[in-house]
Amino acid sequence: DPYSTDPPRHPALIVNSLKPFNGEPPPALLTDNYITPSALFFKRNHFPVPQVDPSKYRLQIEGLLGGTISLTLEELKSRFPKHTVTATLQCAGNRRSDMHKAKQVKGLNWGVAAISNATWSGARLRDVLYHYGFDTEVTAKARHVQFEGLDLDVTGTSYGASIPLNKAVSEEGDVLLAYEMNGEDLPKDHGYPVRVIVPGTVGARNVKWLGKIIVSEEESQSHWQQNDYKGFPPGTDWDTVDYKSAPAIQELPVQSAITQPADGSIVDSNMEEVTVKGYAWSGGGREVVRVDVSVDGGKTWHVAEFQNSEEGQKPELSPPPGQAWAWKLWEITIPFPEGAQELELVCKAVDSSYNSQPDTVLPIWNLRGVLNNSWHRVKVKVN
Ligand code: MTE
Ligand code: MO
Repeated sequence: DPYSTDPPRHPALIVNSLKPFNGEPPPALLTDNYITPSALFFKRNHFPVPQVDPSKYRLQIEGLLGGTISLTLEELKSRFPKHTVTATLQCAGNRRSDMHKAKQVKGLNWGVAAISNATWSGARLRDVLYHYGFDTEVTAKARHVQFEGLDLDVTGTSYGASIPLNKAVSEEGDVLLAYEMNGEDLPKDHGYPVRVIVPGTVGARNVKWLGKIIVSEEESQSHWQQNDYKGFPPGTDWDTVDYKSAPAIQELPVQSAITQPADGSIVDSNMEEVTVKGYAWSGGGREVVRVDVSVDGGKTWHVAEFQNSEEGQKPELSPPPGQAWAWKLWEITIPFPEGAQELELVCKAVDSSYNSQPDTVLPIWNLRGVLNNSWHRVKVKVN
């Protein structure tokens, strides 16, 4: 069993698939902490977790003048300043189960918790590339930076992805070759010893167990860049889909979801009010500026309060425009209509570009069930 060496996992994780391991925390636990504890951070593996001996680990870099560069873990840690970023990762398939309910899709049946937030530390990809001779003039034709993992499918092909070169080398991009998560060595499930963190970009490009970096004219030719993790129109089905016709997902759209109360739960009518909690986040470093919450299916709306993050809510400490990589947790207590038997709780977020979420899922339905950012709706009974 190639999975016999996989690490132990937290028993609270809701398992979507055991081999390979895919799990998410229960929604109510997810928003108990601004920084998700590593053990509860959602886990999305395509293959067995590779066993990497840190003393034998080499990171290879190709596509720069002067041939292939090979770096040890110690060299990566000692040659480059350690940079720390708080960034939220979200799988493209987060909230797929709600899209599936509207109309069948193919993919792991994620709930609302294929998203988590952590602090990541490592070398900036930019510093490493410039150190080894990256230069916009000599590498004039390069447009992408490809990543290959050390995890392999049954045919021996590694997981791979790429990001635009601009994102990889920009000073504001904050792309990391991370060797720490939440102040400790990366856990095995999250890419030990080194993974890429591409803040603001879909989880799939944050390649774990990083073995190789390639500066290239081309996107990654991997299955996950070319034939998966793309969005399609609602009318496209498996007979008509042409993967070449759509771009690979990079930055994700604005998202929010309710984590408490749980769908189907019962609230006490004597309370006459309900406390609703959740998260909100947007891709591309766009800051969430507002979360609207309704208890009557969207007829009337209330503005939620953001909870204090570790950085605090002081404006001088908030991230520079375009670098809001971390989610916001929010909460609001709303009185409900007298005599109501059932409440339909709804949330929607607005980001700094005034992007907002679509009210229903069918207009954004796609066969792979990705990019579901429709208003999140939760029904509770009043007793
Ligand atoms: N990197 C490798 N090498 N192998 C993988 O299976 N899964 C990707 C990405 N990086 C994956 C990978 C996907 S689809 C997601 S959503 C994130 O890792 C999940 O990161 P996490 O498991 O740390 O939450
Ligand atoms: Mo993912």
